[in-house]
Amino acid sequence: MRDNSLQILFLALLIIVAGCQTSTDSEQANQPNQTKAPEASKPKIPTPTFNADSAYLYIEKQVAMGPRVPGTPTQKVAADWLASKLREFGAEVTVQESTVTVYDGTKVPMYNIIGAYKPEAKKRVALFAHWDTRPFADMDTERKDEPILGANDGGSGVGVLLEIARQLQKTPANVGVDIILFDVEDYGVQLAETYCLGSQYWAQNPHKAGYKANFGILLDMVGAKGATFNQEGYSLLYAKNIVKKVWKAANRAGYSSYFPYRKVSTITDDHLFVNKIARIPTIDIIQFDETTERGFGDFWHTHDDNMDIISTKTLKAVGQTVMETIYSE
Ligand code: AHN
Ligand code: ZN
Repeated sequence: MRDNSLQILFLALLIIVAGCQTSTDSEQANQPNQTKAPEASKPKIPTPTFNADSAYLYIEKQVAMGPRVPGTPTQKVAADWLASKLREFGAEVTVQESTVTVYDGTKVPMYNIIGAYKPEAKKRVALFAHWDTRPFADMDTERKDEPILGANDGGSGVGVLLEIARQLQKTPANVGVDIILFDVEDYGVQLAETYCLGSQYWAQNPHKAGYKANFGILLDMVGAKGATFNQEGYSLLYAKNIVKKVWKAANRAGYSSYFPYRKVSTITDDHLFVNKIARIPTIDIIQFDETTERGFGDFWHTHDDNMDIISTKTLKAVGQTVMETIYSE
């Protein structure tokens, strides 16, 4: 009698446990890959079409001003133009002005230019590029002490971000977007910390107290003919899930051939300081391949970095991929 009731109790418990498991399974089956509460997500906005001809024109305009070297009159002309373009495209613009000391002790003005879309939104994506150009052509064989035009190195990232700004005004994204254009990135020499002075300043003194973004994407040298974009070391170290997110977006947009699943070594670039100091997980989309002789392309830090090497195909692949990422949030 006693044995019997224990058996019944045991059987009843088994049924309850099995029942619980079944309901759990079916709940999971109904919500595949659900990681966030459904009420938190907004309907997906179709990704607008990035116009690469427009991005190309914004690069042409920068190059036509001449080298955008810190401490020269063109620096201020270009800074004013960039701020006015972001205002024209409906962003709330902040110009962060300071003085920084470059490798040889020279003090130069610095203008970081920031354009905010949906400044009130909590969920934010930061898009970065440097807008200054290198004061010397140290990788060239001639005129090494003359500044370069920087169509690709400086111009291309800005060109893509200005076109994204124009699109954001026409079609607002669900998330807030900050377009952050750093100055004095390329005044460096051997020592890594002599580069990226504008981003180092911003990371230590954000343009808004307590500024945060959910993640960031830096564009550096994104316009050359034949460029591909490998997965850079610091991006994988600090923001692996963002690398995955962006490479998946490239796939959806049809540009997977530009974004191979190939890891390359670390590069000291603006994203390092955004990650280390501002602690915003940020990746670098950059043309880099350490197995080639020059790494960043034959034109890198030479006078060949002019409009002749810029390709609307490359600009389109990068611009559409970044837009696919933003409009999927
Ligand atoms: C260094 O050469 C240490 N970093 C590459 C950063 C850079 C230069 N990006 C554009 N120009
Ligand atoms: Zn450079």
